[in-house]
Amino acid sequence: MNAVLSPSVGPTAPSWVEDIARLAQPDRVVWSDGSDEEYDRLCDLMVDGGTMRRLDPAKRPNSFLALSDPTDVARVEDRTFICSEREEDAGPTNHWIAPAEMRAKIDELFTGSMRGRTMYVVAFSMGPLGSPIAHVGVELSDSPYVAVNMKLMTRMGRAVYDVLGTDGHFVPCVHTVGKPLERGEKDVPWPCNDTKYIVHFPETREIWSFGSGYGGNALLGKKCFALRIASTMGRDEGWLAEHMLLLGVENPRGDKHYVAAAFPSACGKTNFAMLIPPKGFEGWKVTTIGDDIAWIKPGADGRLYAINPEAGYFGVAPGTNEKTNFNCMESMRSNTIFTNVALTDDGDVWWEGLTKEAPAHLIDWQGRDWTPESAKVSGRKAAHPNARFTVAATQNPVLDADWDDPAGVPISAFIFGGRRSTTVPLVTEARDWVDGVYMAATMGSETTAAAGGKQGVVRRDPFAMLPFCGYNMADYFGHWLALGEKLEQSGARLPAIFTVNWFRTDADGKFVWPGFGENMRVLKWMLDRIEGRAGGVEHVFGTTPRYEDLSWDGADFTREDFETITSIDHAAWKKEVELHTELFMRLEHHLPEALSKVKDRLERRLAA
Ligand code: SAT
Ligand code: MN
Repeated sequence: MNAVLSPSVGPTAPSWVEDIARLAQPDRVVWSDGSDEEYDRLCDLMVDGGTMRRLDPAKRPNSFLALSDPTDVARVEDRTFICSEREEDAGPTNHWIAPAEMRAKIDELFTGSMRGRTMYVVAFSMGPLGSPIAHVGVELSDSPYVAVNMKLMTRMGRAVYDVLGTDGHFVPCVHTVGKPLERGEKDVPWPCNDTKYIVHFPETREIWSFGSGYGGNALLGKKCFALRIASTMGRDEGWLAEHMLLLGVENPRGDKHYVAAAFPSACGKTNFAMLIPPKGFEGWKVTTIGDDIAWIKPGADGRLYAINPEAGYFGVAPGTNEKTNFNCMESMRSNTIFTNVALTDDGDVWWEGLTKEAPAHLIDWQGRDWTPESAKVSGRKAAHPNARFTVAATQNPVLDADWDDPAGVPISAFIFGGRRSTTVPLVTEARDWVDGVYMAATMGSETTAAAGGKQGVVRRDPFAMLPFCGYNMADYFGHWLALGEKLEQSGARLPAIFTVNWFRTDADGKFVWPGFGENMRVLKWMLDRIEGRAGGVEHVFGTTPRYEDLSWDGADFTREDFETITSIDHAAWKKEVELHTELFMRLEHHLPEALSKVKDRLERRLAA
């Protein structure tokens, strides 16, 4: 959609804003300027209305706790729709409804849906303002919680209108909690609706979200725009929108590489992006560009350049502590919005894993009294497993100096990781780009609390994009293959591709690999491989390090444990490849032949 001049804050699209206001009938329209004053005013408003509570300023300055409705706690994948003109363009991994049918539904749902509320006009840039890799969106939302989270998560407000000008292009995003208020009706702390629709029109690049106020359902710059819509933009324009963290690694000599790593939601991306090198890695530095999403475009030199389209983190709180992610704990010392964690008696926050022992008394994420004793009986968690913190990237003590560089950073390697208790080794380097695409395409992972539904079941999660690819997944594989071919033809050296698995368990079900800072050892091996300095053994589907190929300075990880997490069990791999076959059958109509060929070769090697 193109911007035209607005009467108030600056240039954006008043006719579109007016159209939506006419449809949803809010009492007021407020054009967000993105200022601190506005942020403070909205937070005060939500404190008065009971949506948020201010934490003790002495403990957690300028920070808030929001408790959601217990029915609105995660992304709703089964209510997420890709409404392309043709069903096969959404593909078999997305829910599809014909655009005309969905538009009628939207008309019905959104008519009067904002009655009694204020509609905020939130203009935001995904990516550094004015970057050739960045794109602008405008979200209309009747949730002040969305408006303040968008200020932390994106470059939002007045400066974006300047970038848009009078003819700038933006992605229109409409969001309502779907709970209109009758005249005089008192609002609830977390309005939402049992009916939920998260809708994308890829051809017209529009997003409509109804009924949820939580996370990726409501902060539409995130999964809806930066992944689902942007992935279709990338397909059409020759770039990539990926569910990847971006980090910089610098060795003691000052050589620096940037890597992009894809993991499903709630598998430790934020921890990896803020990793502190362990003992034995003195002089090494890891810095964060982004913790969740990367937009990647080929540069004039044939290398791939990446930006973080976001400007903040919406991270998982449970399990985060000084040991697992010190930098993250530092980031949220102040100016943080917590959602669905527990409240301590002295006005601070707590979640499972923050401290070894829980406080003697808490208010849990549902606002009820909670004690360690009562939890033993009821099994209730103090914080919801998908409880989150929202914080601006600038709070991160290890933010990379170039995180806001409009040119982006050059990528040396792609890493793909799932959560697998068996089968998949600690780390494997793909033989080449095509094998790497195959490995990423067939990745499996055990499901987490980030999405509604059952947890802990293995599902195929290609590129960690299963819930986020805005078009036919098999075409997306083809897009990766085509991009690799194009870069190769231009004479460029392609980034190396690795898969990792931090999550293999022993016979007692305990994680064998310590993870967190120790992942540095694996990261170093990858960089050494890129520079031709590290050994490994080639096996059925790539190259994995031997014990002696990693640096163990300062560690006491045994050769036996290393064997446990790098061994390749051929019987288990035969079963694994059967699941690849299942996935390929599901995607068969558009599946690139190159990937079937990789599978044939893999099967032959396993049979040998
Ligand atoms: O709920 S979000 O989509 O914002 C977070 C996630 O699932 O990664
Ligand atoms: Mn994510």
